[in-house]
Amino acid sequence: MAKVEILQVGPYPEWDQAPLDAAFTAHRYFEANDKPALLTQVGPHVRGIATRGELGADAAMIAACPDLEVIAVYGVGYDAVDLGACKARGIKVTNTPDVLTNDVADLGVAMMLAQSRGMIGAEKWARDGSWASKGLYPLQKRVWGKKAGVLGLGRIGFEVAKRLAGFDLDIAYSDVAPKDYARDWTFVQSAVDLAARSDFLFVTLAASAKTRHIVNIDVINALGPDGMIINISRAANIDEEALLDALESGRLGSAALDVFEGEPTLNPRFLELENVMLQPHHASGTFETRKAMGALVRENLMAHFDGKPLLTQVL
Ligand code: 8YV
Repeated sequence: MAKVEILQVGPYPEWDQAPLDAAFTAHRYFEANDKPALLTQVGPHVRGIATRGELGADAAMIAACPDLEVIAVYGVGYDAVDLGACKARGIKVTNTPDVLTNDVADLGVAMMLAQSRGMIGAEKWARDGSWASKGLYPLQKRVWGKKAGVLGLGRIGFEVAKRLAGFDLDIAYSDVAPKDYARDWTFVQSAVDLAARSDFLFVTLAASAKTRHIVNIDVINALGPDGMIINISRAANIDEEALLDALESGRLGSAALDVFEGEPTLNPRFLELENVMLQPHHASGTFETRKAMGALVRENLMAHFDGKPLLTQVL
């Protein structure tokens, strides 16, 4: 029997590519020099799309595949998939929740610690001889015992807060409503009020049109010159221009960011700043988690084409 044809939007590691190619005819969108031409050529045969969280599938791509049945996202965030187009045509969407939660939380907390304690600069200090020539490394900011705000207490936010409790941080969170599994932590309705009581503000919201720029100039100002923003969700959750202005002027103390508008290209203003830690969107980037994510993408696609229930369906 002929293999089902799918469109592969971005690259996967070899350990995922081989089994994907064994099960499907995967048309590699990311390798095509002329992407619209590839869509015109293969779109009519495509029944599934395998994509990545940050790449998604836009309206034009979905429209080019009239027999599309399912989109499998390698990532928990599916904000880059045009859900309206999927809904209108009954196209199913799956993602890879749970398997990446702990790694994403680990990186967020590691970023807070590394940035507060100036670990990147300290590494350079030890390596470039500054320790011997200039003396002791400048003092940095304490973490333990301070106040943390978690904006979005979903799976990842919950794991962040659990880890922060280990550092004796005073934890508050904001979400659409208080969570009964978060009784030890303070619920704060608004993002501005959460920021006003926080030294560290973790952005852990699933991105959507509703959360776009939820971290706006008011939230940033409320966090203030001693505050730090840690973003392990999506860039669109923060007004990046307002963030840059505040970091440049010192109205905001610092930031540790794993996600950026227009990534992988960064706004060059970030590169001039010393009070920001830049990470290349790799919070889920461990061998163990990425293998589990790849397997879940395939299992969802195979379940769909075998007529079985999807494992992690979001639409
Ligand atoms: C991945 C992500 O880095 O889960 C998500 O939503 O953005 C990340 O886990 C990405 O999807 C891998 O391409």
